[in-house]
Amino acid sequence: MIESLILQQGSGWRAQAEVFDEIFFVFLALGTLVGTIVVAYTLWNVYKYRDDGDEPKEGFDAPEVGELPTGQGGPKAKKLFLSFGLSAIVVISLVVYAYGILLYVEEGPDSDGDNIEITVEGYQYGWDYEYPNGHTETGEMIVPADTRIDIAVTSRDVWHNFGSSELRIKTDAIPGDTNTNWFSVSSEEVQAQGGEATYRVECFELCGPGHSAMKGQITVIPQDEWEAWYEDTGSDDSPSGNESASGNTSASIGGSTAGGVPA
Ligand SMILES: [Cu+2]
Repeated sequence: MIESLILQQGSGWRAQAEVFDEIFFVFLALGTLVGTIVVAYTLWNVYKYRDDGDEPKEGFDAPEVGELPTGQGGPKAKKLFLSFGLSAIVVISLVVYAYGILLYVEEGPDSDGDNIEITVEGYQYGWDYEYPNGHTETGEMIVPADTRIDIAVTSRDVWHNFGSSELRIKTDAIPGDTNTNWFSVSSEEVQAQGGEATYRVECFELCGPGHSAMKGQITVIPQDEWEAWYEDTGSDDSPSGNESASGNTSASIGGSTAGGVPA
């Protein structure tokens, strides 16, 4: 139910980056609001009940350190319950909200089978991508806009971690194991970046002396352009790919040679 509510907010799918930015903003705004109220209320009470040199009132039963205020039979206990109650409501709402929205991140949008599955294999020190037709690319992953891209991440040697900060995706690459994740970039975003959206890929698991240079790139192009490119790749039937051919193709489309990502 929560998930469908979230999906109704936008016209299209929500990218993970958008969802995480929203969670960040909601927590920041609420935290600032609650923090301001608490600090202001505290300061006001510090001023109001300051020691003005007078003797304490007759019969005043001051609480000892470590003791909960009894409220002196008055409204103080009510205030305590009110603040506990409000805190509980805020915390529980945040948990339910964040859990619901993270379920969406976990499962991804419904793609009606139009998604593309790409296998990502990490190695010391780079990334290989294998498309459903067996075509492989090194370094640069070329994908279409407005499409759910499912990645199956693994490694052929040691532990790596495939991630793109801008896309807010990050997935462990473990030899003998496959972890899945997804991302989607809208055509508006591709347009905004001049017809080709590029995202830096990095390894987020210290994996050896070449770790910091273990970079790659995700290049998102309009759907029709991608389809034309993908059709051409169908001809190379060796799973390892035709290095020079795939290099040239991605150079013409991605503006950089496969494997060689501009620094
Ligand atoms: Cu690595």
